[in-house]
Amino acid sequence: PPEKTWWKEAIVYQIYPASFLDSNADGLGDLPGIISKLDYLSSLGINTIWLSPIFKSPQDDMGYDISDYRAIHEPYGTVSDVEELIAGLHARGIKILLDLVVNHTSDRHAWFQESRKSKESKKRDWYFWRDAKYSEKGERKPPNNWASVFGGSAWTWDQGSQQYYLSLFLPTQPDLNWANEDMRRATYADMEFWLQKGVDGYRIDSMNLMSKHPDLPDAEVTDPGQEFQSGAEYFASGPRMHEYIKEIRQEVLDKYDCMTVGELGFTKDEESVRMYVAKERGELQMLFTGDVVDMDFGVDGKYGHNAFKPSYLKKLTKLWQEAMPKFEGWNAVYLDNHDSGRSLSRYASDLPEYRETAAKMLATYLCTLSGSLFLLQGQEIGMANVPREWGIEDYIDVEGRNAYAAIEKQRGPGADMRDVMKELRLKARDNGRLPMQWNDSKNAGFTKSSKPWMRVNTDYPEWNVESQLNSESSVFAYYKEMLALRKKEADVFIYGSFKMLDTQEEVFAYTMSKSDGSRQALVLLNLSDSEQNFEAKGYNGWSRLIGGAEDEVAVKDSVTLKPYEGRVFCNW
Ligand code: TEU
Repeated sequence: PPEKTWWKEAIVYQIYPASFLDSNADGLGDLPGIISKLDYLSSLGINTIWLSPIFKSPQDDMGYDISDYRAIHEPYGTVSDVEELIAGLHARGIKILLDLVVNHTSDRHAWFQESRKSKESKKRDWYFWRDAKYSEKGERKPPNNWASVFGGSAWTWDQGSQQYYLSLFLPTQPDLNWANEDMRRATYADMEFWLQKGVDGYRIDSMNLMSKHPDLPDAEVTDPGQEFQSGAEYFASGPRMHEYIKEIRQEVLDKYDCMTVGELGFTKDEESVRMYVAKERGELQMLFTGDVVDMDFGVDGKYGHNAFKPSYLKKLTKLWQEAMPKFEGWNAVYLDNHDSGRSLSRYASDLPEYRETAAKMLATYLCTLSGSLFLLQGQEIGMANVPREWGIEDYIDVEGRNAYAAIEKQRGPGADMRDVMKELRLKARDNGRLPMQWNDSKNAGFTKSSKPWMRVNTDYPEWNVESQLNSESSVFAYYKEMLALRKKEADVFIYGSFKMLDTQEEVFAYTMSKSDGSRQALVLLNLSDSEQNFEAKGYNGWSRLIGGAEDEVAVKDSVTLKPYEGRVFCNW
């Protein structure tokens, strides 16, 4: 059986600071807002929070563009608010992870300001600077053909020093050059600053982009219709990646009893994942494998059409649940984060007739799998994606807007964009960033300002924390029960082993077993809007653990699942 540690038992609640709770009526969530809800978080049963970036930032990418790692974005609060938050959390037995964004900084960071001064700057080599190329006609061209994740070239021209710098995300998010040792040391000192203050670990943003191929070669042209191509093969999981992680461990992390979860984009295969998290490698504790949030991306990119199929989820779940025990790695179990649509609307259903059942079914999935669990704020009350009626003008995130604009440009003026709006409504980052719905007062109690930074979902009068706290059958009540069960039966769920059962496409069925085989649970999930039958002869006599009708005592021959219903039975 897996060795037991506190971080394996982590139930992490991701807080998106801008959208959690606004305490001073400026329309933006803040640290005092978070501090005022610690008892709420504690009552849910989570034991860790992950705060998306709270640091000083021009907010071109909502704080993932940091200009000072040791200062706090003023509207969010101060360093002493963070200290108060840490103390308040620890007093309740809750740990805290910060978001470590060190693949890039903001262009307003002092390091970049210094770096861009001239080719001779002492910090020139802290970022990637390259000369322009010129076409036969003498037009200036970027040093290679890589596309930025947010569209356009991955290179930005700097008029002042007459070179291009690499910016895989926005032009105002220059990539740090991890090959430079001074830069690495400076980053480690910033990491220690917060660990010294008592934070319990980090979620490492864009973790595997930190080592690029040293020659920055042109990417293979996979999409001839596009000017720029994905250079992921050269900028993801590059040659020095494992060396850097080992160094971070040695220089910083190993001095603390802390938790680390790396964001793994682009790299998807089992062998590469093994290299990061196998116990013998001594690198990271766990990863967010990006395939979990990419499974319904189109062949032509995130907003291409690719209708979700239950088999996508089954395949990935089976892959990682089975892979980790082989090399003593550990799973980060998740479905939602701030970079995509909510799983309820995307993989299940937020239609009124199914919403509550579907949200509970996804909770059943998340809370029964082996790994550390990650929930996104609002998931505990079944928050949904933005209203279907919202037009492109209601979407404010740069990634979705850029993607929309690029497709519109390609199609030409006046083109029908309804299909793209459907994809945005499923997958755009705005969906995961909607303000938290606390109660049925104006703007869902998120802010007293008449101008929230982002529009509140119109469904809040019905879907909010307050109404669910008053109901025994709410999604919130179910999460609370499910999380308690997960902790109580940690040997079955957190540390147990997964076995997928053969079923029809619509049903996801698996067992979770304690390592000595003495306790087993049968998890049945209906991922469709029609009633489904599960042949359960081999489970006759197993009793109801959670879900379904309370008067149902034991399995007899078969189990009928209502649309989007999830149920768990057990042999004890
Ligand atoms: O995300 C990295 C990122 O862009 C991934 O979503 C990537 O596109 C995907 O894994 C590819 O499969 C992080 C943050 O979560 C995001 O909010 C930031 O915008 C981004 O880094 C830049 O800091």
